Amino acid sequence: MYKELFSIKIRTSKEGKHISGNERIVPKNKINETVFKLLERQKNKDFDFSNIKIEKLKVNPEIVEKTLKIETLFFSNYNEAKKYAIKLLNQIVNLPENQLESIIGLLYEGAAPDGSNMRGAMLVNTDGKRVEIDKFKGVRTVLVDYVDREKIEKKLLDNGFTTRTADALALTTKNMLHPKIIAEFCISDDPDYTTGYISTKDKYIRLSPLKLEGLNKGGRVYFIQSDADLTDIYNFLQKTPVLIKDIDL
Ligand code: PML
Repeated sequence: MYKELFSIKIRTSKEGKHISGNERIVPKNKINETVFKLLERQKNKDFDFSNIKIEKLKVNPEIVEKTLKIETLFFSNYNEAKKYAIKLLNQIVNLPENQLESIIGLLYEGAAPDGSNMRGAMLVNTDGKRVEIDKFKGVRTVLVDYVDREKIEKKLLDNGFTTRTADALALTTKNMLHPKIIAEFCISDDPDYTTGYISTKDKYIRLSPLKLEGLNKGGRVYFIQSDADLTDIYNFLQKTPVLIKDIDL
C-alpha cells in the first residue's frame, strides 16, 4: 500500500531570509498535483527564491493511527497563557518556573545568536541546558505527513481549526513519538498568528493568544530527557518518515 512514496519539500525565501517551508509525503502518481498545490499556497507571498525537492523515501514510514488529542484553551491575554504554559511545563519537565520563563522568553526575542528566529527548534534538556548542535539552524522535524491530507485538513477546517494546525499537529505528533522528547512549546513566527501550543505525550494544547499580535518572532522548544542520545534524536526527527492516519478531536 505504501510502496514508492516520495517526499516533496518546498522552501521559499527573500533576500536569503526564510519565508515558508512545507513538506508532503505522497505516492508517485500524486507528485504533480501536490507540487501544484504547494505552489498555489505560496503564490501570493513576496519571494525571490523557491526550491522544490522531490525524493523517494529510503525506508518505509512508521504508520501512526492518530495524532495527539487536540485541546484549545482561551485566555484574556498572552501573559496569562504564557503563565499557564510555564506551570504546565514545570510539572512535566521539572525545571524551575523562572528558568522555563527565560528559556521560552528567547522565542519572543529571537532565539538565534544574532536575535533572529532560529530555522529549527531549540533543544533543552531536563537539566535546563540548550543542547542543539547549531544555534542558528536548531533541529528541524521533517518527513511527516498525513496518509490523506485533504481529508484531515477538511476535518480540521470544519471544526474551526486552521491549516497551520494541520502542519503543527503532524510535526509535534511525530516529535512526541520519540521516547526522550517529553514536551514542546511553540509560538508562530507569523505576526498575525497568535495561537501557540504546548504538546505533551498525549495532548496538543492550543493556547490562544500565546503572543502579542504583530510580533514577528517565534519558534519551538523541544524538551528532552538529559540522558537522551542526541544523534538518535536528530536521526529520528530528520530521517524517520512518519505517516498519520487520523486526528484525535
Ligand atoms: C494551532 O493553531 O493549532 C497552532 C499552530 C501553531 C503554528 C506554528 C507555526 O506557524 O508554525
